[in-house]
Amino acid sequence: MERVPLERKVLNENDRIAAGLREQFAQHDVLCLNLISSPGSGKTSLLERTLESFDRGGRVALLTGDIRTENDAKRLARFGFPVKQITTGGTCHLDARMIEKALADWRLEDIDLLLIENVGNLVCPSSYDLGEAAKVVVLSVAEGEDKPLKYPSIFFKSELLILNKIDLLPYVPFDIAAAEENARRVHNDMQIVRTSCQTRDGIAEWLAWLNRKREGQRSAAAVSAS
Ligand SMILES: Nc1nc2c(ncn2[C@@H]2O[C@H](COP(=O)(O)OP(=O)(O)O)[C@@H](O)[C@H]2O)c(=O)[nH]1
Ligand SMILES: [Mg+2]
Repeated sequence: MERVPLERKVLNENDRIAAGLREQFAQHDVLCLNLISSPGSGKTSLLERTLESFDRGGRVALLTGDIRTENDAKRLARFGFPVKQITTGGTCHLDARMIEKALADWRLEDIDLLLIENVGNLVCPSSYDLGEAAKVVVLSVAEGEDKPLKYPSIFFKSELLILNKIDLLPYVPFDIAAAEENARRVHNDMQIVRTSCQTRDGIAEWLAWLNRKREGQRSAAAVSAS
């Protein structure tokens, strides 16, 4: 009983910081996306496939969260864009204060796209707004088509579902139509892209979604400036 008010206070504080971040992102025309999945679904792989498609001079930056190790930051740094690892030391999600701290010595003027890889977890990250324009949930075909029903919050709050590892479909009993139907039972107009980071199937479709988001953000900024 005693825990409820404290939890509410922490979340309220997070929302306050996230609102400040969202305002800064809007001011500097930064599109910020928050990638969430279970450990191993392919968040870092999707980011690798994404970065390899960008020109080196692209105004892209990345934050990647893990409980321990700098492994993901090292994987992503190979592409030449600014990357920072946030190691939470045990916390199972990123929060807005961690993002604010990680961004303190970066100039938002130099960034158009900020990609955040959250800590691998389908539960806790759904409660923490990071000031992002959208959450993107990644589910791999090795995880079971029932996951949207078991973890509805993150599927409800995410704008896009990436169904990854479709190259494994011949080898795993995964009903992809049922997975998509389950996601849409939780989130009626969920957008869904099927990908393989191994064969690169569907990556162009993900990049097209990303570009539409960037265009959408630019037009919204132009309207509010006029
Ligand atoms: N077969 C296959 N393996 C993948 C795919 N995407 C990622 N993987 C593998 O899955 C493992 C976990 O991927 P990673 O990107 O580290 O997942 P993360 O923990 O969500 O960041 C790695 O061994 C990847 O090579 C995919 O589309 N197909
Ligand atoms: Mg990762």
